[in-house]
Amino acid sequence: MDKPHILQVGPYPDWDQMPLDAAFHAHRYFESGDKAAFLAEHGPKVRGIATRGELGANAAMIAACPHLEIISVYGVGFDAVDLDACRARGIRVTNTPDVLTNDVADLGVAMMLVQSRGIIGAETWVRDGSWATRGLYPLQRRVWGRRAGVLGLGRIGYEVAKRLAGFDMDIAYSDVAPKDYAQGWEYIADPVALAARSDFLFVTLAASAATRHIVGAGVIGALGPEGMLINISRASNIDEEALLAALETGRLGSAALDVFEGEPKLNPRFLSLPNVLLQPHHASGTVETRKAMGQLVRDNLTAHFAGRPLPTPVL
Ligand code: 8YV
Repeated sequence: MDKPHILQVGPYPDWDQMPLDAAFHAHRYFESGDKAAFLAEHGPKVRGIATRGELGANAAMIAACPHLEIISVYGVGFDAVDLDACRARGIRVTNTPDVLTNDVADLGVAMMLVQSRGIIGAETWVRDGSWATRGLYPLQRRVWGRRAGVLGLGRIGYEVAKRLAGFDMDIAYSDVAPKDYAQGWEYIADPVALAARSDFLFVTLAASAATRHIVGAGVIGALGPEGMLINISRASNIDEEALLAALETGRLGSAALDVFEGEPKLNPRFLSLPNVLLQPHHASGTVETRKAMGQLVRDNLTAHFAGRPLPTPVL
């Protein structure tokens, strides 16, 4: 049987590309110079889209594929997929939940430790000879035993909180409702109130129109000059202008960020701030997790074209 034609929005590692090419006619959108011409030529053949969390599939792309049946996202976040356009045409959407949860939680906690203990600066202190010439490295702030807030106690937020419990932290969380699996952690519905009682605030919400800029000037101000904001979700959950202004003026102590508006071209104001830890959207970026994500992208496409139930549907 002829292999189904799919549109591949972004690159994958070789270990994914090879099996993808074996099973599908993959049209590599990301390699095309003239995107509109590429879509006009290949869109009519396309029955599936393989994309990545941060790239998604917009309305124009979906409209250019009149026979589109499924969009398979390499990532848990599907906020960059135009879901309304998919619903209107009965297009299925899948993501890669669960397989990345622990790695994302690990990176969030690692960023808190690195930032709070000044590990990057301390390493530079050793490498540039400051230890010998300038003496002891400035004292930093402890993590264990302090107050942590988790904004969004879903799969990733839960794993973050579990890890923080290992540091004997005083944990509270916000969500749309209390969770029965919260292990004695305090529920605080209002994100501003959560921030006000937190030294560290983790943003672990699935992004949607409803959560856009949920971390605004109010939450940031409540976290305050001693507080740290850690974002391992999506940039849209945070009002970046308010964040930058607070970091620049010291109204927020520090931030550790894995995601940015317009990434990878982040706002250059971040680059001159000494109180931010910047990561290139790689919370799920381990070999083990990325292999599992790639497999799940293909498993969803394969199941769909074989008429079997989808392993991880979101729509
Ligand atoms: C990936 C992600 O970095 O899971 C998500 O939603 O954004 C990440 O896991 C990305 O999708 C890989 O391209």
